[in-house]
Amino acid sequence: MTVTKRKTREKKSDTKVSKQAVKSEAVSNDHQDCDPCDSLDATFKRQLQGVLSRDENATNDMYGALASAVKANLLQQWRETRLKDNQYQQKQVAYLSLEFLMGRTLGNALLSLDLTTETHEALNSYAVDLETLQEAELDAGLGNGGLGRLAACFLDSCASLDLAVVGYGIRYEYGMFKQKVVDGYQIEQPDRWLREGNPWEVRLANHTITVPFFGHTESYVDLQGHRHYVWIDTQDVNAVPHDMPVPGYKNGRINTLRLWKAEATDDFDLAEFNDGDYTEAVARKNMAEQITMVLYPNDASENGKELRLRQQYFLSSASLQDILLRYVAVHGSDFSRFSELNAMQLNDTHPSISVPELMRLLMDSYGLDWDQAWEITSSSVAYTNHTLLPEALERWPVRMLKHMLPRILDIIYEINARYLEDVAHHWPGDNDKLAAMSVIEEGHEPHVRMAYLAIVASFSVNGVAGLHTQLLKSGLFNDFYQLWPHKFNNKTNGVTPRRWLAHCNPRLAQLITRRLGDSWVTDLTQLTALNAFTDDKAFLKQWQSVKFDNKVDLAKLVAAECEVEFDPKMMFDVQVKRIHEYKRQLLNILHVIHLYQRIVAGDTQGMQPRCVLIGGKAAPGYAMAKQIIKLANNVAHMVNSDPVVTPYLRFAFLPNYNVSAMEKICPATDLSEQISTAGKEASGTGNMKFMMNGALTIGTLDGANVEMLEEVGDDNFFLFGLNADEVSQLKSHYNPHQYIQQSPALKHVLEMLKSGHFNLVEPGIFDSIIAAIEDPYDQWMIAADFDAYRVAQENVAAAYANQEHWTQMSIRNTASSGRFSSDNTISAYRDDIWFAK
Ligand code: 376
Repeated sequence: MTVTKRKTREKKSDTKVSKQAVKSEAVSNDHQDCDPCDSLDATFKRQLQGVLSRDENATNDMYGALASAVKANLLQQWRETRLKDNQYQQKQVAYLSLEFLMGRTLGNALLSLDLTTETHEALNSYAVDLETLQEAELDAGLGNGGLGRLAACFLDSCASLDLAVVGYGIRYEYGMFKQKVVDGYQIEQPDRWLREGNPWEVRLANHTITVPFFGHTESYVDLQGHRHYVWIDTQDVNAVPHDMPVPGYKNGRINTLRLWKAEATDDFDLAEFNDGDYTEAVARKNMAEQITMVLYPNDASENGKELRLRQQYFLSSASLQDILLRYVAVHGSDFSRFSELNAMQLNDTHPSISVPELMRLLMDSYGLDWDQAWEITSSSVAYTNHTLLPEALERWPVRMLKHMLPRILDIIYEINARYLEDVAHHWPGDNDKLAAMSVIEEGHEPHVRMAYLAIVASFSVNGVAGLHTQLLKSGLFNDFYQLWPHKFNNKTNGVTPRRWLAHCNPRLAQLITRRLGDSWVTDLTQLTALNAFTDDKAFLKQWQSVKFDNKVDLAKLVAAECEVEFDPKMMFDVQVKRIHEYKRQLLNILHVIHLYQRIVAGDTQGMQPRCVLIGGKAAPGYAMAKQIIKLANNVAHMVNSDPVVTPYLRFAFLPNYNVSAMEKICPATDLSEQISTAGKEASGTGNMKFMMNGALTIGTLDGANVEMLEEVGDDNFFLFGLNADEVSQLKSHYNPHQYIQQSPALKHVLEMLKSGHFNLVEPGIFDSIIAAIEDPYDQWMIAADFDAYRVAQENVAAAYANQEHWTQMSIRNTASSGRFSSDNTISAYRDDIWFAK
């Protein structure tokens, strides 16, 4: 796969980079073409002269010029932040994640650096507005969904709370695929987000780190009788850092997101040319560079592909070597303060190979013994779990590890052997327990259970909402909870109010600021003061008019992308998220069919005209999810082409849902659909973005919905459906036909589906969906919740009919959303897990 074969025995070689290298980082940057003291205007003009003299796409070039000017403006503060952090006086946190779903950078950077007004002024002399330039930026879609976007919100909050946190991730050449819809079906297209270059990144080739793969291990005993292990004949890959700035909100801190790019080691050409094996050499170079080529688009499902494991180890090894080098540059090889000054947060198990890798580096590169290395590892690594779905739990074949990472596998075995002694001590004579809790799952093809490895090594294990953490403790990880109750804690997710209110909803932000001042941006609990205005008629009108204007904007997007006309006077009812059976987009579609049937039958009593929007990507290999997209599109076609129906109901599937789309969607939404089967959605974060922007929620008692309901009260939330306990109790004797018989509405909907009404020229294509609903093993219990959902939707309609009251509820939702600022979440990570200042 790479390039250089290291034939020599090596000790400490992976990490042999000088202190100078680390120190020079403080002063080096590749972009000194702009004087940071210049005004934004002057820098922008200079950049523009360069690009406008060429006859190219003016908007893209102007965006590039503006982005470069803004970056030049922040370089000085970025350098100062780095200098300060390199002194290592405070705890440094590394957030290790295979995904950072950053979206666009420009608008957020302008907001945080307080440059929005200045930029508008600089643009005055050109025939282009800031919004147009912002739209020219391609999303950094380096993530699948919730887990990746959470990482991005967390980075924003860490910087805004003045915490020394580095995000470590992968610079995928191709991010999340672009979704097209052709004949109602999802088509995936590659996302070449770097094709026009990335004006925000700084490549730091002089900080390249080497990551070993393959080879084998040998050991020897030194003169003192200590055994040492060496990993030799490895094939090495270079990890080249590309840093992205993460500005704190108006506080002068610029943190770093360090993304690693895989490159073939330089000396490959020489060695392989001399061997005369040119084509092999080029092929191997390609293999090395493949590591960071593409993001795996499988949200919430295990993957098992070898390349994915390579990505995970590549990220883990490069990041840990980087962290150790920075530590050693200040503290030398005295590791006694390492865990006092460092914490590594694992974003799910994806980077959990970091555990044995840190052990390896401390022992094999820095000469510590097992106990010292374990003490350091197990007091600096913390693990966050993001899903209860068993199919999402990562397991790697032992065989694969043995081949690719032989030294790492040895260390995993040793960790397991020592830890199982604790288990045996806690449950004497219980062999079943040992097998159940072993990091190695035995069987025909033995596997390493990555979640268990992460729990064993971590001093903290957290879930992402109260219910989720409860279920981890009582279910999935119960054995571990019994062994180490102190490790388990909850950290309910949050979202950044900078991007998800101040930036994406300027109309509402200004309205709030006129009443409350602007300090809510960094202290979202201040929004509770909005409750005082729910009887202020003028305020209600302003609130309504903000929502209306936002709906006009969204309607334009829907018209352009879906060719469906959304009327801003109708209710906007929205479900956007990854397509997954447990999220139950199907339940939503069945309800649309039900409304359609009522309208066609002339039964429109109590109905409120509504526009239903669904958006989200299906994993390319997830057949049922793709069928659900097709069904949504076919139903939409029937609904939108019937003039009897459209005064009451319109339905669109929005292609290519991503971060930038959400920035338009959540400000314009009246009703937010959070309707997962209870106990399945770990937290949800879209739910919070909608709430912050004044949408009301129709939802189940799942994930963070539980806490949202707690904050806003059940008068301002449309709750329905089975709770998590009821779902798990019903599982053994679930009979969907019983629910279908009891619900004329559901029966009628299923009859229409079966009749082929939505697929007249495509017979049979929805058979698998119909079968899933009628299956007694339907884990998602669509039939069981249908009627409760239908009734809750009738309550929604009744509530929407009273616009004044609806607006009051909308205000109360925004007012109660303070707890779901990621500033709040990150303050809790800081105080309870990281112990950082
Ligand atoms: C994966 C994501 C990408 C690639 C592989 C995966 C394998 C397993 C699980 C994945 N993703 C998640 O588990 C995930 O995105 N979970 C979501 O995390 C959000 C942030 O905590 C929560 O709000 C969502 O409820 C949860 O589904």
